[in-house]
Amino acid sequence: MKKILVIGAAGQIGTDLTLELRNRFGRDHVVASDIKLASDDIMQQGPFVKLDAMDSKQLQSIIDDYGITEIYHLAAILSGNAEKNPKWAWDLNMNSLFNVLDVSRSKGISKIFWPSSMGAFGPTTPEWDTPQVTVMEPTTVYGISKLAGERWVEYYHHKYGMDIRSLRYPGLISYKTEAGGGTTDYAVEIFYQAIKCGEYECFLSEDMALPMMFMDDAVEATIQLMEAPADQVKVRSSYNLGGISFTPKELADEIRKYIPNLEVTYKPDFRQEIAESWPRRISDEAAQKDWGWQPQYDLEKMTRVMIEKIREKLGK
Ligand code: NAD
Ligand code: AKB
Repeated sequence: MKKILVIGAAGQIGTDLTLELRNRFGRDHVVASDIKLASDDIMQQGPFVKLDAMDSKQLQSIIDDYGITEIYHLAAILSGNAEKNPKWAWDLNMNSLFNVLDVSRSKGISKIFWPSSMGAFGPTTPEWDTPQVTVMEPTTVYGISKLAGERWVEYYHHKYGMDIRSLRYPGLISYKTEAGGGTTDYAVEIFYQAIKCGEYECFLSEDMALPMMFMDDAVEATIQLMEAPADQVKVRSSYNLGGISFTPKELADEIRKYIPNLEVTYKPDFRQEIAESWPRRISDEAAQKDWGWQPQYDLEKMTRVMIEKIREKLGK
């Protein structure tokens, strides 16, 4: 029976992914870990351990103590925070990945998931319908770490026969946990501000189109990729995921269907330049063809669920 370790389980993806993995594979079969405490439901529902993803000894003993067979390694510094402290971000993003790969290799871990990002693309990448294989010249420290990580996971697969799987997530939108310091965070913040006070100051320009995805689709894609037969997983760097492309103005207009008086002002900051270096819309044809990927959420459905769930959460 599989026994999963999630590293970074307190984060935006980790929270939703851990809950869904426990739902599918059993509470005691999914060990949540993070450098900080996770949400109450994760802490109460199943095993949780404090883990610094950089610490190989700690990681080895958790694998032994719990009989871990698969690892989802989610700990990283996201694009916005990474630009504030590039060396720290490079150190964590790269060395935690090496730690997970090397310990997993020595312990015979059967499968590893590690996320890349649309941030691995850069200003010379084709902006519209970005293909799976294309020019990749990222200009952020986050993107450089993701592109380097993609090359390394493919290397460990070819060189050591390890089964490592990866997705280039677009910006993720969810309601259980706050977004973790990225360039796409506006698309989560705007919902909270709209519901709390009807006003939002957006740090990207109103026409800055970016690919985004509702968390339920992202979690589904992740588990679907991890459960696919190995011979269907033909891309061993990282699969493109397309999601929904929209601008801040288009999102605000969709939210106004529920909160008509929402006022949005636009004050682009340093994250505008990061966003401008990323694709506008991504093609995930390879994921569709290889392991049958099909998203379920469009802008309308995602907005409806976000409004409903955040209203419930805030009691508004
Ligand atoms: P997040 O910042 O919300 O969560 C990351 C978690 O890692 C946090 O809970 C943090 O405490 C933990 N962490 C940090 N340092 C650690 C360490 N040394 N040891 C153990 N845990 C540590 O990030 P997220 O949005 O959940 O992203 C998860 C992964 O997905 C990252 O690799 C990120 O690059 C990638 N990704 C995220 C998005 C997105 O929109 N959220 C998009 C593309 C890719
Ligand atoms: C970020 O904005 O840094 C993340 C990402 C797209 O990787 N949401």
